[in-house]
Amino acid sequence: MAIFSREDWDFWKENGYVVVPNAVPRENLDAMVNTIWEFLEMDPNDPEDWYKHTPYRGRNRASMISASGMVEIYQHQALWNNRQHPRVHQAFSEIWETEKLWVSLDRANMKPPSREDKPDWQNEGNIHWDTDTSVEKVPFGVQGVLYLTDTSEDQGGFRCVPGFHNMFEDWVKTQPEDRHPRHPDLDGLEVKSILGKAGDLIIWHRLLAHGNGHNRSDRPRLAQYIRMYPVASREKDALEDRIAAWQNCRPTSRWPGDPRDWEHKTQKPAKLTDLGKKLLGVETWN
Ligand SMILES: O=C(O)CCC(=O)C(=O)O
Repeated sequence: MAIFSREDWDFWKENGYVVVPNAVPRENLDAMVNTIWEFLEMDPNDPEDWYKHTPYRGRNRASMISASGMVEIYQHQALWNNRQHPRVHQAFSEIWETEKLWVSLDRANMKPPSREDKPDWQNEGNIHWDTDTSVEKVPFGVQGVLYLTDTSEDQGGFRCVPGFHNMFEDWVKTQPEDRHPRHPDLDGLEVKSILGKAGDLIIWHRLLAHGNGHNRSDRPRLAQYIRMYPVASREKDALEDRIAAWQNCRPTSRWPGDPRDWEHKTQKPAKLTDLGKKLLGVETWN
């Protein structure tokens, strides 16, 4: 049975994002949440503990977590169990109209509530694109985030400018020549915070300006990034890097990584299902 209904497609076309509810089972969510806390060496029940690490910013990559809550974990079994869950693959397959996809080897997010007395942790989020929008025609692509816990609008979750993919071309004509190709001037644009339930997978069109928000709640925001894309649209030489990353329990080369090398030191390569092997690229789609 198809995941997306006619209403979902209409919503997707109009807004540029769509929500897949219950994308993975509850035990996968719990395992991923526990893994994040273990990785961060934090007690989930002690809010004071959530701020114990100094986050990295920009090029200073001396921490396992960034100021916007990016958690430098990439290959743990709990991450892979979500990547290789069939419903997640099916959702991306319906969008791409092919099942022959690779999965991104992306990380997780833990954004603690913003606190006056914790200046390192007052991140308000930023709205950006992960692609250079100054090129003639930005190729179609999607990104995704899996909500690991129920997330309210003020909890620092996903935000975007809904429908921006439809107005991008006209909007660009109103912008100065030297506009930033990755950070839009938000004047006149409406940014919306997307609340979600645990297990919601939000998939968005890469032309939507997006980011995560300011966590003004009293609960941490927890999420995992998952994106899929057709194999043919990628360089094949990325494959070696992907397989080595999986085998060594490390990030692929473009990511910051964890200065402790915790995954490499404590984990074994994740067990992959037949689907997982194809999504990694260690087995080919026929
Ligand atoms: O944390 C989020 O929901 C958004 C993440 C983001 O901005 C990105 O993946 O580029």
